[in-house]
Amino acid sequence: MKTLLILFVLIHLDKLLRTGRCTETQDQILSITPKTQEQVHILKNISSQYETSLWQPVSSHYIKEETEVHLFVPANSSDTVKDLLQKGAIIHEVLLSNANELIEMQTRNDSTDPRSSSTFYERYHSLEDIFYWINRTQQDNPTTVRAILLGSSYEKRPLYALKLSLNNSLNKKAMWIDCGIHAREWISPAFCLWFVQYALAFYKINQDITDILDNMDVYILPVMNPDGYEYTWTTNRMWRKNRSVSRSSNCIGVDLNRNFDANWCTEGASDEPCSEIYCGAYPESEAESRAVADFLRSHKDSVQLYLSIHSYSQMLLFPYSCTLEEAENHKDLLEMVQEAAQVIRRHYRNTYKYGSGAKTIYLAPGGSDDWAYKLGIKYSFTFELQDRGRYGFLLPPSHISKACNEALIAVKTIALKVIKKTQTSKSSVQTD
Ligand code: 0X9
Ligand code: ZN
Repeated sequence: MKTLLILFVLIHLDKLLRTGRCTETQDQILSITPKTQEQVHILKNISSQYETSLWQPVSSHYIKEETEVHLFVPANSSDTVKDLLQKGAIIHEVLLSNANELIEMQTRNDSTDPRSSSTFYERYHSLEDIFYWINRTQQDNPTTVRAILLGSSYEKRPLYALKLSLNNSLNKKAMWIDCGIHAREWISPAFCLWFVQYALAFYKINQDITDILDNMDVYILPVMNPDGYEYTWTTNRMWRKNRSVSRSSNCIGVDLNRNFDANWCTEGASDEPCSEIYCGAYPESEAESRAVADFLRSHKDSVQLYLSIHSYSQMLLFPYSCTLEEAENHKDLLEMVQEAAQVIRRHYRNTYKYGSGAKTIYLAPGGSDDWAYKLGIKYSFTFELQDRGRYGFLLPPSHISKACNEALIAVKTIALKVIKKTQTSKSSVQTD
């Protein structure tokens, strides 16, 4: 017993001597607002040279004066980064001091918990669990749900979309929802699962979802970037891109939301493989974006509404992001997101910004929403779900239900509007 006690003290003494602290530093998220050009320069340098991960903005290219930066700093870079900030007289605030704990909380396997099935949709799930869930969902709903294999990822994982078809009326239109383009945005796949369970459970119970499903089939792709998602579970929680190997560099991954054919790789994307916004070798060079684009091309006559789910920052965006020009139905799209944001505010007292992508956040070409719009899907949106930086990509599981419910109400608002508008335009065509 005595020996054990001495051993325990020695281990902790060693830790204390190594770190100079009683409690070990954890990975942290810092909030920093550079005030001068010089500070912008220092911050760009820190975020690109040191082992950190930019949360906001997505690339150091966008860092500018008086604009808040969220930076993930792993414990082993903490002292260096803080020294550099101090030398540049840059003030920082610690947004999260315990990132490791939060990550651990999100990946804990709770399946032994007796409440586990009732809280299934309020937890994050590994890719393996999601594949299992896809299979189960189609088996349990053989007449209404079908899994469609769209293709496979770079690492040869299947890309499964679910087709929800609750009503057999002829010439039904459809909507598309994809989740998980960006690997670290875990609330996004959680939303796709949430939406499916809600649709199946509340058809014929809730009027809005019934109206939507009576008029539209839903194609829903829960994880568009399975390789990246798996990597965030096993190796690096902050990974964003896919996992494809570049011919010209040792850096891995393409930003799938810069790889579509919409002003591809112009300002707001990078042709540098090490960048978080690398556009890839050519449009649709990636297996994942290619599979989605092929599917939508072959269903473009029926798909009227395209939705892509991301996080974080609470925004409802529409085309264009690849140019500052306005989309031809800009007014319609603006009206729709405005109403959706109002509904969220009324029901959940939460604020969502809205507008065209380029004017609301930044120029970001090669995105799936702009590409779908250019293909002819005139109602095309990207949602950035919760939160606004308190937890960022590490949104705790206890926030999943609110984040998903407010996104769901926004989807309902927009889908019902699309149905109304397309029905009116159909009947006005007929009466003309
Ligand atoms: O930059 C992105 O791809 C999205 N933001 S995120 O923080 N989730 O990475 C915004 C996408 C807006 N739409 C397009 N860029 N087309
Ligand atoms: Zn994203």
